[in-house]
Amino acid sequence: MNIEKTLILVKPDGVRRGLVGEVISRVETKGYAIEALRLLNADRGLLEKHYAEHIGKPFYEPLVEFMMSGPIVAIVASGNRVIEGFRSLAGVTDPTLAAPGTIRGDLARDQGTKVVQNIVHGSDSPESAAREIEIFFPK
Ligand code: IDP
Ligand code: MG
Repeated sequence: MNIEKTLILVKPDGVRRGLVGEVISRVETKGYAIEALRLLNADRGLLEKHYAEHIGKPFYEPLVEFMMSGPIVAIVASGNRVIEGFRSLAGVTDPTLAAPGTIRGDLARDQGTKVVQNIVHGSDSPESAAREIEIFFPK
C-alpha cells in the first residue's frame, strides 16, 4: 500500500460559480477520501509560498490577484496514486484543451483573462503535495 495525500484547491472561480460540491463529488465518486477541508481567503504571503515556482513569470501577478479575488476551498484528499489521479480528474491547465470528462474540460473555458481560470489546483508530485499541505494545513 502506498497511500498518498494531495492538496486540492477550488479556486475563486469555482467557489463563485457554486462548483465546490461538484469538485468534491468527483473526488469522492472516484474513490478518494477527503481528509481535511477549509474555506479561506488566501493572502499574498500564503500565495507567494504556494506558487513560489511561478514567481517572475508573466502570469504570476494576475494569478495572485485572481487567487485573492474571493474565497477558495483547500482540501486534502488521500488514496493510492491520488496525486496523479487528481491531476487526471482535473485535466490539463488550459480549459479549452482539457478533455471533456475532466473538471477543467467540463466546467471551465477561456475567459480571455491574463491568467487561466481553471477551477482547481492539484499538487503535481509527492514533494509538492507535502509542501503545499503544510502551507494550507500547518501542524
Ligand atoms: P497547473 O495548475 O495545471 O499545475 P501550473 O503551470 O502549475 O498549472 O500553473 C499554475 C496556474 O497558473 C494554472 O493553473 C493557471 O491558473 C495559471 N497559468 C499557468 N500557465 C499560464 C499561462 O501561460 N497563462 C496564464 N495563466 C497560466
Ligand atoms: Mg501546478
